[in-house]
Amino acid sequence: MILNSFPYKLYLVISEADCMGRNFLQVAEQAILGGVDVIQLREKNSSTESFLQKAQKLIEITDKHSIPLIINDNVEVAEHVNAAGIHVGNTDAPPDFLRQRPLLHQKIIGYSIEYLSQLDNEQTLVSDYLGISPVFRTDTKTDTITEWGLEGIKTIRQLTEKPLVAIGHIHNGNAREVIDAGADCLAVVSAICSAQDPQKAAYQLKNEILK
Ligand code: TZP
Ligand code: MG
Repeated sequence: MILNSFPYKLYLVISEADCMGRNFLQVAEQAILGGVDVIQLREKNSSTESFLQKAQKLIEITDKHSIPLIINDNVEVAEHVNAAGIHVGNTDAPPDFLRQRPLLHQKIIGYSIEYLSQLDNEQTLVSDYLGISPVFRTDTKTDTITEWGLEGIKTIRQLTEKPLVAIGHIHNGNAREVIDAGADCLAVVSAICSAQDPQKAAYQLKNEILK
């Protein structure tokens, strides 16, 4: 039996800037109440100090609700707050290096897949889940390489048993087909962070996933 090291279904990727001027901690908590079961803090334009402060506040909320907090890219922040894990892409610190760090070796390591060739490398092997990045073109992140589409998910699904986290322009209207194509978990930014009611948005997405 393969133990699933990433059994989560609805993944909120959040930054303060994505929350339309609202308090990102409140948005995160509402999202958890709606059904988000894992959160990644992704602060692209913050200093490490500011990223750390935000992570320290957010982990109080994720701990209160017993859900994992994953840190995007920043090893120092992930280690300092004792986050549940770290998510990296092709140009960040590689998963095999992270896996060897004493403070991270038992943590969740997520790795974004932008090329099929990444599936064969050591980085994929040591990761707990793969981010399919992006599934669809999105204004939230424009420096992307591939748009995998539903066919891309199906192809990756046939090549690996790793948990697959789909990200990129996922919303209520396409969530079900992304799951049907083979994703295990959906990750969203704007579908929740830009929603008028983040709790309701999370609840509706979770319902689509569990349908
Ligand atoms: N990685 C690939 S696409 C993306 C990230 C962080 C942004 C997804 O944002 P949205 O608003 O859910 O399309
Ligand atoms: Mg990155």
